[in-house]
Amino acid sequence: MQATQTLQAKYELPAGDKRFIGWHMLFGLIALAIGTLFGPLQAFEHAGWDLYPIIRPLFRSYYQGLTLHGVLNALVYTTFFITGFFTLTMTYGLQRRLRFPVVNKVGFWMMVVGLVTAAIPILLDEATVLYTFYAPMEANWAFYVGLTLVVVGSWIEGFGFYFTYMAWRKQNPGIRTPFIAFGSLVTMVMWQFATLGVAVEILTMLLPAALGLIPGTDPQLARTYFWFTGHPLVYFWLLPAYVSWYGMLPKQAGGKLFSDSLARLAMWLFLVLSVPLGFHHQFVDPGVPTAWKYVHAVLTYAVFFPSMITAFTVIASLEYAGRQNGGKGILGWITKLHWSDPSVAAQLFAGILFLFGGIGGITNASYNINLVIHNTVWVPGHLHLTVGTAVTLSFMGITYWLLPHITGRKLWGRKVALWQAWTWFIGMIIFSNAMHVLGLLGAPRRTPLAQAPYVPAEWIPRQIQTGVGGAILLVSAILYFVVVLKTVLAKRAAPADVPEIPVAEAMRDPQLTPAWLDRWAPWLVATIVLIIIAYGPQLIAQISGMQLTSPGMRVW
Ligand code: HEM
Ligand SMILES: [Cu+2]
Repeated sequence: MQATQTLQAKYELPAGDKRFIGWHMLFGLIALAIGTLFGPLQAFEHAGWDLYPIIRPLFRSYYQGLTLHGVLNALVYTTFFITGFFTLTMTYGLQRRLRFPVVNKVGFWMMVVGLVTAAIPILLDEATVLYTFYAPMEANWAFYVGLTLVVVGSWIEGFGFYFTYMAWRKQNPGIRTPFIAFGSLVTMVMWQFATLGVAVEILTMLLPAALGLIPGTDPQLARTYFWFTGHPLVYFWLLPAYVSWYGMLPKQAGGKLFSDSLARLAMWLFLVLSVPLGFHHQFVDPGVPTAWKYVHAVLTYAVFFPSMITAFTVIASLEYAGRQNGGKGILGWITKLHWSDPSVAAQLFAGILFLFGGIGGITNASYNINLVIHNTVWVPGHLHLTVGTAVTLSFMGITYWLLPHITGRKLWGRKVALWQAWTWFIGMIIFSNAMHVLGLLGAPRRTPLAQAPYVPAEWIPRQIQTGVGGAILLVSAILYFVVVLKTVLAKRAAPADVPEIPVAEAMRDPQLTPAWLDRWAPWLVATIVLIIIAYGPQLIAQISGMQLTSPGMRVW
């Protein structure tokens, strides 16, 4: 193992691979820049500072903006960033080039074509169906074709990773898969199972209906297909952040990965448990029997287990780092975690807010309490702690070493980047707290609240608070893009100023990790069996009772 680790330090990503990763980042960050712009607009609207009339010539409605916000941030930015980041973690983790770079290139450019194909109808206000595109709302067919191409493109990039892994495995029998590559592979496999839901939904219902080939859709079945994908989607966003928290952040903070075995076990459990939970998004759907909602609620609690493993292992790794840096006492190590490194600070803040996101998640998953917060602004309050912070702020932190590394630059404005992390953290606390409370007071989500005639006085201070949080987040987003642009547009730096790729060593030689934690078959079988048990009976029942009778609607 010592040998692999020294090798790891020597492997240099070839220039072509750096450029390929850079293309992913370019598209991902453009999506984030445009998508995030609407977040503050929505927050301001909630506060009564309505700026939509000003942008009306370009964007027709609050809902067109909200569609762009959800699709570009949650679907496009994440998918491009993740496939790009994994190109790095796969090749650098395995210390070799992609086995068939052309496969990954085909996948990537298919995603780009898909993005453009879906973006055109959204920008023309022909696909204002939000990022969940619930039937019987009907978008222009190009929207569905575009989304399909993005998903299939990401699958092809996944196949490229599998070929790369198989080639590595042949040359390295018996060696534990290096963790950052391992975590990336598990994530892609999970994603391929998960996206079968939307693939079937689009290809058998939404697209044929949009093309006029079938008279209508079955909204209940469509929702079931959607949430088959929609829940594990959140793990597709989160697991890459976990790859960094487990496998990279400890190194940046000055320590080691506390337990390679626990890290792998958590990843496997996420693979097995991510998909069969979707009905927890459908607690109020009349077409799903209560017993199945209950089964999915219980399985959702099971995910709490790998989440706790993650919290324990990541915190233990960080504690070790803090003590290595001279931290003393029960909590003294926390102050020694390289908080002045913006990449570290961003990821630590992301992790801290994720603790609250996790607690809120348990609330959402609890059948009866869910009825209180369902479809209220509590839900976006929650998801900005998870995808909006745990994921996005971690990815921002990652770009603070990744972009300099692949472009051969020095990070521009460390202080500014540090301010960016702090302002996201503070802005998000203010924003998300307001949204959670407003939700408990009954304010609906996906509603331009300033125009609602029913707003009671008790909502108003929280609506203002939402706007204040949104303003701080806007400042943070601007700081982020200034740092990114100034960094990538700067002159090439001396090699010593260009950050290395941080890979955390495990405290114990990974060769001592039990072999069953590096073997695919049992986990793949468990995943498939659990999906069949949790979804099989309901899919059979709903498909055999399917009625394609709801005509497509344009509600905008
Ligand atoms: C500047 C920071 C941001 C602000 C101020 C913000 C604000 C908001 C607000 C107020 C809503 C609720 C709209 C409504 O229910 O009517 C919302 C929804 C949403 N946001 Fe953000 N957001 C920000 C960044 C992000 C980021 C970075 C992501 C993900 C990467 C994200 C993902 C979402 C999603 C998925 C929704 C739900 C959309 C829907 O209901 O269809 N947001 N955002
Ligand atoms: Cu869920």
